Amino acid sequence: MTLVVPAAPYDFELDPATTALIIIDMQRDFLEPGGFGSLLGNDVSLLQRTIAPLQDVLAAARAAGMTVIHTREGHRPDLTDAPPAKLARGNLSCGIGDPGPFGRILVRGEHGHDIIDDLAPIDGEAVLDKPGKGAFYATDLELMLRNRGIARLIVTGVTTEVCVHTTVREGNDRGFECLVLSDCVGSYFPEFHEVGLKMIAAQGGIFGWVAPSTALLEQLAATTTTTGAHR
Ligand code: TIU
Repeated sequence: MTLVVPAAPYDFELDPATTALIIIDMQRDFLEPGGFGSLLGNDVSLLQRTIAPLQDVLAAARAAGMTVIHTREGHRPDLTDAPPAKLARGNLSCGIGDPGPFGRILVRGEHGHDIIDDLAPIDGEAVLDKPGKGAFYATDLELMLRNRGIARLIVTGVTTEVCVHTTVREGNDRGFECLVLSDCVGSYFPEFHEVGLKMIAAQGGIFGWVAPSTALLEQLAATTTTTGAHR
């Protein structure tokens, strides 16, 4: 089954059976007021507006039987997987591994490191812990995708120009075709968000495709309706 999603720079064709929804780093420490992100002076409402559309996309992907993979940026409690350069970056008084408002910052097992309740994973959905910005670096994401015959990725989450962009670039170089949903990704910096999306679709789709979530939802809804009619 091929769905045709109107997108920039041109239509993105996908089969739900060979497409994965990747939800990047929708973690409390990045999204919730009072968490690590807001502690650094960021306006988390810019990220929170991705939640509602992403809930709709997640529900539609589940209904269509698509592979769903959630990622979390963070480290082992002993920080052995955190490069010293990453730990030192920013000269932060409260940085990775330090006690923060929601537990130790970006440390696995801590409350702030986990995914927000609104997008909680369910059984059968992989939760991928990653030490870097990209979801492919030092993880088994590529192995999981190849084992399932996945060829295309719907990429969502935060932040547009950091972990989303890095993941799209990594995926594109590995031969995966990536569609980024413009309202399901967010940045603390509106201008980086806008330009980040343009950079993906520019030059004939140099890294991938960009479309609003409604463009995908309309196609997935048609599928579910059709499937239901055959039951
Ligand atoms: N997930 C992700 O994007 N991690 C970041 O550190 N993003 C920032 O924008 N800082």
